[in-house]
Amino acid sequence: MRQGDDPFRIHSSRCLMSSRPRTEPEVEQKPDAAGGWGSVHALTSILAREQVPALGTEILMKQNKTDGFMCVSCSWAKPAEPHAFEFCENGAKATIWEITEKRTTPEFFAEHTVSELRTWSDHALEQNGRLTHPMRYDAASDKYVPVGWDEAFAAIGAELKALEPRSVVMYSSGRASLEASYMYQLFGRMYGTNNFPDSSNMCHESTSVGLPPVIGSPVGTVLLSDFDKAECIFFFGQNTTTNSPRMLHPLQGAVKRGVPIITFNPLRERGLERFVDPQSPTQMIAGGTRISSQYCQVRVGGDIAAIVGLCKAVIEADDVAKQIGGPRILDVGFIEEHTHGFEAFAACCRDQAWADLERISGVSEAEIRRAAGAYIHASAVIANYGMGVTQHEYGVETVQMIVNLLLLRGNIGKPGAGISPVRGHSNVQGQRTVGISEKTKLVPLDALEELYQFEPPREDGLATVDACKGILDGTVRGFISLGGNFARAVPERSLIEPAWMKMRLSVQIATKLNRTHLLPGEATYLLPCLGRIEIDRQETGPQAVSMEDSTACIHGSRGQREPVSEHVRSEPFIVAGLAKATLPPNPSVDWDKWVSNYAFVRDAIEATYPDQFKDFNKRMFTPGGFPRPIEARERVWKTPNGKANFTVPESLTNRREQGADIYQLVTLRADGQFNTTVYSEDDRFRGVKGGRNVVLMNEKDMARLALKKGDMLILSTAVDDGIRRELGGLIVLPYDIPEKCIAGYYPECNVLIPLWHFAKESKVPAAKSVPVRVTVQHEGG
Ligand SMILES: Nc1nc2c(c(=O)[nH]1)N[C@H]1C(S)=C(S)[C@@H](COP(=O)(O)OP(=O)(O)OC[C@H]3O[C@@H](n4cnc5c(=O)[nH]c(N)nc54)[C@H](O)[C@@H]3O)O[C@H]1N2
Ligand SMILES: Nc1nc2c(c(=O)[nH]1)N[C@H]1C(S)=C(S)[C@@H](COP(=O)(O)OP(=O)(O)OC[C@H]3O[C@@H](n4cnc5c(=O)[nH]c(N)nc54)[C@H](O)[C@@H]3O)O[C@H]1N2
Ligand SMILES: [Mo]
Repeated sequence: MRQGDDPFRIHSSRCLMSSRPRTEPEVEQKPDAAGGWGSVHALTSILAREQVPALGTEILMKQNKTDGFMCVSCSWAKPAEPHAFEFCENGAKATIWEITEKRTTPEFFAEHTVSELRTWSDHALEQNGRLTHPMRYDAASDKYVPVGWDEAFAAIGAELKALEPRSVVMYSSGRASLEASYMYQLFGRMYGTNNFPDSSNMCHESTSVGLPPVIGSPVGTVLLSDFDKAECIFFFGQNTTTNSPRMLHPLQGAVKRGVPIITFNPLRERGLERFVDPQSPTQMIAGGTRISSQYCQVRVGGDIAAIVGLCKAVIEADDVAKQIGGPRILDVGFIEEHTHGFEAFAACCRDQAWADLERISGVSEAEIRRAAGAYIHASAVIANYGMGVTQHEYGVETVQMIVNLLLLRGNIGKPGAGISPVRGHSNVQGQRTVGISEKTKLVPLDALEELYQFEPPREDGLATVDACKGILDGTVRGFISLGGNFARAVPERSLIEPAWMKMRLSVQIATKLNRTHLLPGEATYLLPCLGRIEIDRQETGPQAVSMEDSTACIHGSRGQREPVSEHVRSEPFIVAGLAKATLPPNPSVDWDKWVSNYAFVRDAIEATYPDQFKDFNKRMFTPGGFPRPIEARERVWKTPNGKANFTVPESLTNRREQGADIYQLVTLRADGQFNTTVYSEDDRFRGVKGGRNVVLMNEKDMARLALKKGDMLILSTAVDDGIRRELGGLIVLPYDIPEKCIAGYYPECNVLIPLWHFAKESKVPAAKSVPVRVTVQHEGG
């Protein structure tokens, strides 16, 4: 099923589906445990569908191995001593999706107009296979037509020269290597812009903004080895099984040691409850290991209140200890020597009434005290978190609340403890490290100026939300994407899409066709690149690339498979081609030399960041990766006051609650997707089969609204800004989720998110709490 199953039309903010989908989504009573037979089955069927059965398995054996390639899916750490199969079901799916035998060729584009392709679903577009030739959009025929590489570079160079550099946005999606990313940011800055939004602006930017003032590092402090020493592990709003499944291995080890794992999540995520190792037959029979020892079904947006409760319980226990002269609960020595702001924070916690904390968090005092008890009994605690924390209005504060909790007992900067923001894309953290940032204070502009003898622009550039504003108001005239599916991933889709097509220039460097490619500007180019799994041959031979994982360890990666087509080029080659066609010659940058041997790019990265990348070329294949020095790991705090800082939250809630008829919509990832890449219509661990146009709802809410399973709904955003945002054709399914909280899938629900609904300070779209109203949609309506 290809055409017509995308219910979202471009011209209106009303996105209603006029008839029921052909297959009804279902929710099963007994969803799969994580891992298990389901994963084996899902893998073999996907190998067959992508026509890569035999070779596929051979390639998979090289995944995440020291001399192999680094997975293109998530950014979780890779161990020094890998398992024989150091990949998970979703990593394997991502690999197979990339090495597919299917091709999207010039012949394909000759057969379909771009307007027609816009009616295809996200799944159908990518499922069509890898892009093979550089293409140019031809407005007269409304088709993509082939173009030579030199011709494309020259034409894009001429366009960029004619545009004002500050009106051009250079987006990155988080997958491109450190080498390609470094070249890309240098090209943009030499051209004259700091407009480097990246997927991080929609993702862990709340971390990058929240952590520096409190611990002096924009990234987490844990290493993989800490998981072997932790005595208690927390999860706030991160769905490990689907999004970073290899993390289940260290978790399984922790469970075996009896380590409590405490989860705060509004949905009962099957994968956070049980894990079955498909490589262990006994486990398959026994039904697996439990993961969470305590599961707190916090209300959507209730984490600040829940964490204040946890801290309150810990501080009160310490107050009692002090009174009776028992051993202290707080790490008093650490707080005195290393922190600032404890008294104000403690007073804030003592002041809160349990009744308020219970009401806002949705978690009972008894449950919070139980979790606090586990925290107190452990001498080393790790706190993991993900999008359930960062994608909220007070996402930055929530991150800082997790830090508060850890600081109480000195759980940062000692073995087995620390803060662990679980990042998304496989090199999203690394791109930031090598200069992909719109924030100039994060970029060593002086070093770039000195190394390359040019004057970099000094004012901050546009982040994602601001880039969207610029597209809407016409001030952004050109857009280059190093990967990603920008128009589909951002909020306010129904306004963004038509505005996008008014831009002068759109250049998309990509592996597979997606919706953003089908929104042509006046001049539009689609440049196909090699994926990380392919052999990248340049003048001096096959090239390796590198990336940074979620724990700030750097890994080398070698392509293993023949390129999909002789016409695709590597990302460094494409970036260099664009740079040469756009910039006046500069004797300090030899783009051709860099492309001939990426080791020269790594030398340049080392010269720019000597502390972070010492002996880069020598160390890049260190088993387990080489860690960047993160001072907070050593309890050296690079904050303005040189201390780790407690902070007092501005708000106890992340919800905008205006009325009894308002629901908080969470937009979620399914097991069958990687962001906007939809592998299948199923969400196995949640038991949702056969469709993504669903709303998951508490049965009591369904009863109150007189809804039956399978009824069709319309969601409309409950904000009063003159823009009507609606999404219809959604099937309601009962689900174990707190009352007044509902869930739907990303990116389908993005039409409902106002552009201005984002985390204060970090501007991450608040995709996890969209206030909506629910109405019944009648058949045919
Ligand atoms: N297979 C697969 N892997 C992926 C991705 C993918 O799409 N598919 N995407 C990659 C990317 S870019 C990223 S950023 C990561 C994302 O990985 P995650 O951080 O896990 O992101 P989500 O799946 O969006 O949502 C996480 C969880 O937050 C919970 N949640 C929602 N609201 C709240 C709340 O208010 N409080 C709490 N405590 N929890 C809440 C949801 O129920 C959900 O379980 O995964 C990466 N890995
Ligand atoms: N409502 C809602 N919106 C969200 C989120 C949410 O939870 N809810 N999550 C947000 C998050 S966390 C993120 S990270 C963003 C993701 O936003 P993006 O990173 O922009 O989106 P992706 O879907 O990861 O991009 C997929 C495309 O990348 C291209 N691609 C794949 N591999 C490569 C490669 O090796 N090189 C190149 N050049 N291109 C490649 C393919 O063409 C593919 O179609 O979405 C955000 N949007
Ligand atoms: Mo992400």
